[in-house]
Amino acid sequence: MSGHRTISVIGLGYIGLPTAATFANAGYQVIGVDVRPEVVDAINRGEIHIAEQGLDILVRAAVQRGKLRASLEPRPADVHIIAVPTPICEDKSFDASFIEAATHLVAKVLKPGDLVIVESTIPPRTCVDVVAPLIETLTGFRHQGDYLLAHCPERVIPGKILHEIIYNDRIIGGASPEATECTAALYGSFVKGQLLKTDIITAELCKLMENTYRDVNIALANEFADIAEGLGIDVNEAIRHANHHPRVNIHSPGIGVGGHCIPIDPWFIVHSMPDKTRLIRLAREINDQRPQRIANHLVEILRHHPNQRMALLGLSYKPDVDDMRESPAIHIVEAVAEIVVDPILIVEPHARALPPVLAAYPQLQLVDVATAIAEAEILVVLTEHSRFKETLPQTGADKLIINAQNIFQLSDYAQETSMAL
Ligand code: SAJ
Repeated sequence: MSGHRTISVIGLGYIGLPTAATFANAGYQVIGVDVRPEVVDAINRGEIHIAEQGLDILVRAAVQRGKLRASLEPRPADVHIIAVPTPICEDKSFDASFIEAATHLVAKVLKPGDLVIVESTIPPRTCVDVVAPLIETLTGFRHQGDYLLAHCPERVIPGKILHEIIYNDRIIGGASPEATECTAALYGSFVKGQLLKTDIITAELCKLMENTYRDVNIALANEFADIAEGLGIDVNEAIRHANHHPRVNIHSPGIGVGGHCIPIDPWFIVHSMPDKTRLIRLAREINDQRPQRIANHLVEILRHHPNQRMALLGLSYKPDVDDMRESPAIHIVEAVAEIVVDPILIVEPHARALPPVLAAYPQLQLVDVATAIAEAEILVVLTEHSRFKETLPQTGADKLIINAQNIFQLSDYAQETSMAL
């Protein structure tokens, strides 16, 4: 443990809760702060409100040992970690409201010598242009001298958070060399990857570059899929072979890019420098158009199979997570429901009800996978949850099973056969 003993984590979501539980497990006294009373109550009972492998065990152990406690109000601590959502507005500009609200909470209890760390992904210069001035206005404290300020962007992937939080390398950018060193000492108490020390603006941009790299690469793969469709060849085979080149790593084409990170973060760069970001913007547009293109294919398939019922399987943004934020699967279902008025069955094992945006369509009905298999003739997998991969291969040969990932290879809808998952 470093000299800092108590840690406050503001925001107990997909990043904040695993971070709080991991620090508690490393021996720190951790207080988690969240605005949602039901989340605070659940954590204080040793329960969790999100699905993430192993997190329930870690949180329960930390709460039982008295190392982790949740609260609606901020408490004094030596370290304040901000892990709140950083969404974009309708016009794709940064919505700073959660970061500002979290900074207000920190300012209420900040003492001289404390360390403030922003883990949320933010546009370049947010720490020095938004967080630091707000703290100075609210408390009179300056980060040069009164307290320490750093950015240590989270880099974990949902589904493997508890592994990656320990084994991934971390970027640590302080607003001063002392802030960098203190933050590195803190994360060094449990991180087994490298601690990459830098300045605060480089750390901010670095995180955005990582997700932008992935978005642009996926857009390229999606464009390759369109080209391969035009040529009548299998894009996945072409990519597989191309990736045998020692310096090539083409990503996978898909139904669109979802989640709270990759579809959002590139806009932080675009909006901060619109004149310098033509490629990043275009990639975003290519990936955003993907769900509509998939939906058009599904409507076409239904036209070729009149009187047959379709089931759309999976609403989460990727396999085996419950997170539906920015999910391309939801956009696809919505786009299909805008055109098709016949009943369509929807399956999502992680949902008890349709998300509000889909509940507005009376023809959509949420069912379990067994009902979908029994009642639909066409089963389309949008999100490849393991449950579907286990169940669908046993389905009778009279069903048409389609993996939406590969839909562009179905050039002749009247002749198509079931596609392997
Ligand atoms: N996708 C493709 N093709 C691919 C890879 C992904 O279409 O080749 C799609 C997925 O289906 C999904 C979306 O992209 O809809 C994003 O999924 P993902 O698994 O690639 O990434 P996330 O959003 O779950 O997590 C990312 C990670 N960033 C990188 O891999 C660079 C994670 O490390 C970050 O911590 C996280 O964003 C974040 O919070 O920023």
